Amino acid sequence: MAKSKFEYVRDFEADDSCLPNCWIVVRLDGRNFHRFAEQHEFKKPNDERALRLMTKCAQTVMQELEDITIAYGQSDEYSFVFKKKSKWFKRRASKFMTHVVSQFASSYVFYWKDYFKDQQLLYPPGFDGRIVLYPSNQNLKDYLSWRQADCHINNLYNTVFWMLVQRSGLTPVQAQDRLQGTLAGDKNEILFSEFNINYNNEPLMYRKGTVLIWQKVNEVMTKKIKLPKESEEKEVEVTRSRTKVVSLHCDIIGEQFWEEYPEILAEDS
Ligand code: DGT
Ligand code: MG
Ligand code: MG
Ligand code: MG
Ligand code: MG
Repeated sequence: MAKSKFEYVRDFEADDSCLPNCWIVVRLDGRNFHRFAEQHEFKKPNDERALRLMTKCAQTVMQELEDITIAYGQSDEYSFVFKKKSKWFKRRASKFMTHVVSQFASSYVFYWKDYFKDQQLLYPPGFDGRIVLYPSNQNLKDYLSWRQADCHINNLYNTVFWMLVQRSGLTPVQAQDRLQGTLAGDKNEILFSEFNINYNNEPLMYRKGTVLIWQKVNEVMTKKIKLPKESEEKEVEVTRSRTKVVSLHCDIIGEQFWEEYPEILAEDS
């Protein structure tokens, strides 16, 4: 077909393909979720519905898009790691980022009512996205460790902060002053001595965030089959092996996780 005289405008499109052989990480984060959480009456410091909805959306992203090997989420953010060797959309950064963020955002609205049964969605939420390339496995592990450490630091702080406000009746400013300059050990001590809470017994999902990986699972299903010599259909159990996205709430900072699931960082990834 003859090209129109307008075709030249294509040449203005910048090449944004990601460097080969690098892990491609897309991280999204809820826009102004401080306000969004207030308006939708999220429980403080952790709203289980909100965290589970985030994870449902991330599972949808992993299933719908290609080449995501692991995802990690906490608070209003999720990180998706694409395989080093991915050729999806010629590794164009804008394609990766926009597909992840739009699939996630539409899922958030679509699945909202399944998680927030008595809370209406009051306005359309937005998410920002960024893309970062990591050339080595160690860099990638350190990136994920950084996000999980962030989860830990914020969750410990928020847990004590809201105890001081909700249980001890401190104002937010007083609680903030009380925690000024405290170390992790001091916060654990306040929780234990003043509220009888052992931080290590708080739910893992809050302390560790959520890891999504692919796992082989055996599914038992009943199938109706018609045997040649019999006139009626018969129900039989069949076992099928499938790869599914599963969620874990475990430590990913230590080596143990990576030794247990070597396929995540496998060389052909
Ligand atoms: P941004 O990301 O710069 O547009 O602004 P924010 O407000 O989203 O700030 P960010 O992402 O640094 O912090 C996440 C906010 O989301 C933080 O204010 C607390 C809120 N949030 C996230 N998860 C929960 C939750 O489970 N419960 C409550 N109450 N708030 C949450
Ligand atoms: Mg922010
Ligand atoms: Mg945010
Ligand atoms: Mg955030
Ligand atoms: Mg198109």
